[in-house]
Amino acid sequence: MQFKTLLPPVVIAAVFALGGAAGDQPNYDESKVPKYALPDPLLSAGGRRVTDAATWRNERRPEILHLFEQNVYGRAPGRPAALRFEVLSVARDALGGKATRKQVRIHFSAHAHGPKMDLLVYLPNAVPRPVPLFVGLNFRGNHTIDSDPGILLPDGWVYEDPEHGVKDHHASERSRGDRHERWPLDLILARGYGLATACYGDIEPDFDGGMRDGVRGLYLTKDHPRRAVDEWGAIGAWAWGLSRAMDYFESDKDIDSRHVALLGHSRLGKTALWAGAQDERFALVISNDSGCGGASLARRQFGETVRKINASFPHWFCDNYKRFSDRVEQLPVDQHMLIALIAPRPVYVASAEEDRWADPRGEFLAAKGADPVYRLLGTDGLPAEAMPGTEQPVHGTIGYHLRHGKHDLTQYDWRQYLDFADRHFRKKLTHP
Ligand code: GTR
Repeated sequence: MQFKTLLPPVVIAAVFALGGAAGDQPNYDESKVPKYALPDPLLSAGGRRVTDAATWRNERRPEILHLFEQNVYGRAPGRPAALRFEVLSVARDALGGKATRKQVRIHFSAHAHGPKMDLLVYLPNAVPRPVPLFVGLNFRGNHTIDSDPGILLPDGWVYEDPEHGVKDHHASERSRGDRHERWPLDLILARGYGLATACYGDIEPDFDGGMRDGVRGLYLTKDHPRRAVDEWGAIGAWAWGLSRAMDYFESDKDIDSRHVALLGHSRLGKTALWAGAQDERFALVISNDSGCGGASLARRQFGETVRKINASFPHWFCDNYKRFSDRVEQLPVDQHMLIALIAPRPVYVASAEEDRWADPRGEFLAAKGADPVYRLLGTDGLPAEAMPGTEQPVHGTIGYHLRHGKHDLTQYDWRQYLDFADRHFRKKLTHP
């Protein structure tokens, strides 16, 4: 598909020659960040200043949500009428008796072989029901999060990783438990939370063309053979799957569906923010190193850019997003407004020092850019004037930290998220 660019080729060439972000070399030089002006989340498209919670709620919030649907992630359908939960197994004595493990197949359609998602849920046995929980999608299968032999292997598409036992997109026993560092199940359970996860490939395989085998394929027909330019991309599909997990939580009386913290790392961090922005049933939202198209400001063009992400992952966003590849300054939104859509619910943005591709400063500035909306709604927003130092977390209603190290989801990150959830879910702090 061809899209018009507003910039004539000669201007693009000049920007490229200057080493600007329109070239293919990522910019990691703060002095080369272009001057930019962020759209004001509290100024409506018609130029009206938003000064009260009701106007935010009834006018400006829906307007911003619509702009993200139209220009970034695409619009998605709601809960399908045929949605069905099939409980595959319940083990009340999992992990040596510490937890109850449930595995639930969520059928997205009436077709037995249609796309479906296998949800793995652990609930601490020592905590009275219903239990608050964390939910997040995983990259390479539920069985990678813990060595528990009872976890089913995924039978659908899995991210290719031969070193970790994934060949031709098929999962194998070899990867059982090999992602446990990203999912510190013992710690989460000991802190009184449950954990739910599903493999993102169950919802839709992650490649350009994967939509046919995923949930978006269900909505293609003879009369509507391809998605429109403002219809959902893969991130929209994965976010949709998270809402279907929430549909299940609401049906399970062991789960406190009003205290569900949604977390995602990297592309799944982008997904968590978009799911949390749209679906207000998620009580708390966490973006771990989500970067471009997630928590970081597009206009800074630091590290990964809109142009680059659209070229590398043409299936992630709606096609309209490609119109902004070379003119991000004309996007009617920036990512601080995505974070603002979550207000007044607690939201946490985390960065890692060496993860320059994701632009840590841009992630902080986006979190800060959502602060006026959080304050308008009567919260303390992000109580930090400047970007905090490494491993000096700030926990207001917006949380932020920059940790040492690489692009990853670590124990350090989880400890912050557990403290943040304790604070907002008003639980007693019971650190092991
Ligand atoms: C990278 C991509 C990032 C991030 C990451 C991931 O290749 O450029 O936007 O999403 O993948 O999800 O691991």
